[in-house]
Amino acid sequence: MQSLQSLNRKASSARPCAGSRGLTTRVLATAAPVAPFATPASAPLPLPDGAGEHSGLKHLTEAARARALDKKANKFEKVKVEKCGSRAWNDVFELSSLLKEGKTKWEDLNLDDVDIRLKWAGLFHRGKRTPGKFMMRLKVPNGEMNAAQLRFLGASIAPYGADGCADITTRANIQLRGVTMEDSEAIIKGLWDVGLTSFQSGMDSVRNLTGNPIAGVDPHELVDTRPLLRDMEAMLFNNGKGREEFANLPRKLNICISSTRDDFPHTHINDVGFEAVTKPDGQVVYNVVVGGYFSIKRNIMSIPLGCSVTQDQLLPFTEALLRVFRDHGPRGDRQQTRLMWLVEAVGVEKFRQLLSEYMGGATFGEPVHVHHDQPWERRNLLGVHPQKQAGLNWVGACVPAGRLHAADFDEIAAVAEKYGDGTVRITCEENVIFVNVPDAKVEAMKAEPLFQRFKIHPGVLLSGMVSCTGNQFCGFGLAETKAKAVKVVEALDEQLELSRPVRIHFTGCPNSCGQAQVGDIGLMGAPAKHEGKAVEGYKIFLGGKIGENPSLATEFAQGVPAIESVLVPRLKEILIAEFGAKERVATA
Ligand code: SRM
Ligand code: SF4
Repeated sequence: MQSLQSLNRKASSARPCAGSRGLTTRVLATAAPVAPFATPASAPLPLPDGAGEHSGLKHLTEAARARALDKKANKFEKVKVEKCGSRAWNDVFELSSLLKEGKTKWEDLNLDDVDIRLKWAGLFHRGKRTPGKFMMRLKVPNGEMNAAQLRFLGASIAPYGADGCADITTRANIQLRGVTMEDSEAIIKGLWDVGLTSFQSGMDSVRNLTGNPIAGVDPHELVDTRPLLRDMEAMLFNNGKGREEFANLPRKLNICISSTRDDFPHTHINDVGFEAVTKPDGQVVYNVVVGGYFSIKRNIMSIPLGCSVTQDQLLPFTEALLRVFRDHGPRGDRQQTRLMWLVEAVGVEKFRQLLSEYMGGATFGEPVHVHHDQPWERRNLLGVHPQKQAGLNWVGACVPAGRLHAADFDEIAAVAEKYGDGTVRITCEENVIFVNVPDAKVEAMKAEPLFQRFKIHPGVLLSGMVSCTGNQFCGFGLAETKAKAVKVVEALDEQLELSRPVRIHFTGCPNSCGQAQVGDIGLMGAPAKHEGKAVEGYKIFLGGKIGENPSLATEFAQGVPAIESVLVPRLKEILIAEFGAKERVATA
């Protein structure tokens, strides 16, 4: 099987504004071509009478079909039965051309296609806030990008002016904003040219694969998570071109690999978490945890699956898990379709057994229990840090709320090329890391204008701030988040001194994309009242712990108006009482 880059070279030409520049810089080395699939794929059953040739029933077993067709199946199952989400990969190019050529009108398009199915191609219509404009979600395995990719992303949003921007997401990924349907074909093909994709980044599919953001340079890592995640993405999703077989899962699925005690990708809130551990004989294997997720109705940490897998088993195991989820997962009440519901329904042991069966009777290891004498503080990724390679450093810079504009991409690419190796990592905390910066270049690098905006040593609170999209673009948002979060946190940094980091997570609604339950302090969009009037507000959560021995934050207060003159003093009170903050002494 070919790697993504080799296929990309054959893909159609990119947008003229970006493609030519894009390919001049070093392209990320992909691992050797990925091996053939190791789990036996069953041939699709003949489609039942009456199902259209594009029905999403195609790859489902009889039992899964019955669940998808049941009268209690949720509305998304009906949409998928009618036409598989994988059709979006064809539809997107057709729709794009028809609109460009004036052969169809926006109003004539099928709403299920525009608002639902196109999400399989990574296109999210922002109909409520910016009708006619799409958010395009990418896949950036392990958050690693090179200068060519960064420049292409900047060039893709540049034509949209004030409507175009991008965000680093809480899954160390990129979302582009302002994208029009007419431009989508050129952008998708341009993404392929530079080794990226948007396919299968949304709806009932696997989200961006996350790992250690300092993989390959981290003195404490047990394994470099980058090639594992790159291969996983390439294998599962046909080298960025999309895989029909995995387009009809019962629900989204979050997968990550953690390679240090920091647990940077948060295995505890992923549906599937692989935790690298060293066995007494020195072999690195992966303890498996499953079922963590957040939603409006339920927030739960993952539970141990009671087994470990070897490195060779990682990819076939993941593929088998997707098949087990697809074939056996619930398709009724949408709020009860995440992986945990299947694990709970069949039991951990039976679930493990199913995985073994789908892998042709593979056996798994016992989970490995590692005893550490000393506790481990999760490391701060911002600032300048020596790498495992002598004389080299990684430099982490804070991108407030993860918001980027076209020029930022170019500037980040230029800095990465001038001082590092031309690559960067983006993080689940929505920041950027430059790697392989020689000691001798660090001081000059720190003086770059980019770091006036994206600080290497930001305020303590800003350095730990995370925010979801909020109601600026998201139709679910009950409150604005990003701009408010930056203002509020900067004000708190100015007024308070803290002897330890406090992580504040803002999220616009109970879906908790901004992971309010992960923060030391979490703010979740909710209704509130101020001076007798209904206003945007937040619930406040306290006590999230990450890294080793994680726990979720719990609700502390409700109905706090999202008004700075109210929110800042309220958070100040909490920071002083609960986190030992002290008022800054004014200097003359
Ligand atoms: Fe999310 C739906 C944004 C990470 C839980 N999420 C959405 C949608 C697609 C809703 C929509 O159509 O508008 C949001 C798009 C808004 C926009 O315009 O950006 C959205 N989610 C995001 C991002 C961009 C937040 C951010 O600012 O970083 C993150 C994109 C990640 C990525 O790159 O793929 C994002 N979402 C998360 C996370 C955090 C994580 O993965 O660690 C969660 C909680 C963890 C989880 O999924 O278990 C999360 N998003 C949800 C849910 C609730 C899922 C559920 O089981 O009910 C929804 C609603 C849904 O899927 O029906 C949702
Ligand atoms: Fe939108 Fe709510 Fe997710 Fe924020 S938490 S991005 S408001 S769905």
